[in-house]
Amino acid sequence: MPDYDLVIRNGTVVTAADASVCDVGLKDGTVATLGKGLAAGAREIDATGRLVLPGGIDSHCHIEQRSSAGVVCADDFYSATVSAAFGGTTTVIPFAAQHRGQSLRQVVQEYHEAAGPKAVIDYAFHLIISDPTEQVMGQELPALIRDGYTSFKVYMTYDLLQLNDGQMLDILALARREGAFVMVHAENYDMIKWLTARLLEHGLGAPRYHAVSHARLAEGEATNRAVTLAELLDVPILLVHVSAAEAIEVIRNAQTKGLKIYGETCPQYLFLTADDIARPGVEGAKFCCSPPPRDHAAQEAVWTGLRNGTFQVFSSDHAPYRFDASGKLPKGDRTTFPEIANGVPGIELRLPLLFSEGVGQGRLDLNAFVALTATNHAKLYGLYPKKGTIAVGSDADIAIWDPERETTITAGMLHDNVGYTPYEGRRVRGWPVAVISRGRIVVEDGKLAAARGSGTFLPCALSEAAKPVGAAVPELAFVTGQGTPLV
Ligand code: DUC
Ligand code: ZN
Ligand code: ZN
Repeated sequence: MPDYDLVIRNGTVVTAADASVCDVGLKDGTVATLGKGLAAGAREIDATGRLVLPGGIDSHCHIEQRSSAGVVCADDFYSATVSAAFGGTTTVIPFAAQHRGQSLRQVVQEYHEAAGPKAVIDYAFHLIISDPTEQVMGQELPALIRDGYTSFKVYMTYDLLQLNDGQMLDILALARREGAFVMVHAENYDMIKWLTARLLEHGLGAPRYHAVSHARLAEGEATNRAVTLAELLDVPILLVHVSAAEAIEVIRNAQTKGLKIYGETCPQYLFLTADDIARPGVEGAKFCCSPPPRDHAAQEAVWTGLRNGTFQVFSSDHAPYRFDASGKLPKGDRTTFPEIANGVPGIELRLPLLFSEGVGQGRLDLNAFVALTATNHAKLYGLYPKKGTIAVGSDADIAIWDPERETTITAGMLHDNVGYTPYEGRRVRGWPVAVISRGRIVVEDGKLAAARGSGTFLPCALSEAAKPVGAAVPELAFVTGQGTPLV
């Protein structure tokens, strides 16, 4: 009887902290031993010359979700998780998204029914709160947090999602009191709405004006407001999908002050610009997402933020819509920019793009790559050390990379259901050649080896990173249930 179910031999094993050439012995779905010259496994993989990395965690992706405008994502839990796995990701954290008038409990149940029979890798859920009713705030959210849904996203913009500052404070106070972590989409609603109306009045409805209406100052202002609201109650928050230098500066300054303010960015802010949105006709719709890709200087600011630790997590914000009337273009060629479904695909290419341009071009070292794509996601969302690292006792979620493999990206080689990629024709170097989830090989030699529904749900804890820094500010403790009003 072999000692291990699987032994990965002689690869360079990299974590967020270390790198060493050794073997990894897997047993019963976890990492059993790391060392040289391990005993035999029932299966062996020779990883000489390869990198053995923790499987990626994509903690911001939209799967089988209906947008507030009623458009359904092109990917269901099967195609999205298969696509993620082919790109080296072994855990996804999509959203269970509440629309106004809906019970959050009911929403969560529906997402489970969708994911359970289809996901091929493990998954958790964030909640999206668009309707913080008494029932939601008083009963549903506290109960859901106790059941392992410890993070939720709130929006400062979008007609049917936007919360005002008072509602934001209610949510932040609840997060502090009940032990949850808040993710914020920070853009100034009124600025965008006002600019949109002026542009349309002037007949400027082409996709390129999406980027004009979602001005970088709208992102900077809302980021500053979100940080200030969070500071008032001493509640950690994560600013998601950050694109503008103005927002990065706000986050950096808050961190320098010692606040637990975290930042996330995405491939579209490194590899696309507003020039892509300005492509002729409605072609630019393929690149419309919010906030939008900006300019070369903003891309450089995002790289700097990845290097200097302003950003902790690099996610895809995979929001897949087909380039037709079912998705991006409800009115075909006559679709104006506010009618274009918002979002770009990226669940499969997130890691290869960052590996190639980050590690390959010397902008990031391998440890930073692992931290930004796996370990920090697990640490922020309470999944560490079960997920996000290669250590004895951790789930055996591993991606074996060929760092030299050169690939020209085409939509046809991807496994999502989108039909196009914003990164068509780009060349990347480095690709995951075998992907293992809880000890099971899910992708090998370009073939899927995982069964539908073999992924499992992961309840999340509140992480250390997401706990408030100190006791509540004394005169405000009563709002978070930790004191009585001072008189
Ligand atoms: N913006 C979002 O806020 N969510 C999905 C995609 C997008 O572009
Ligand atoms: Zn968002
Ligand atoms: Zn998103």
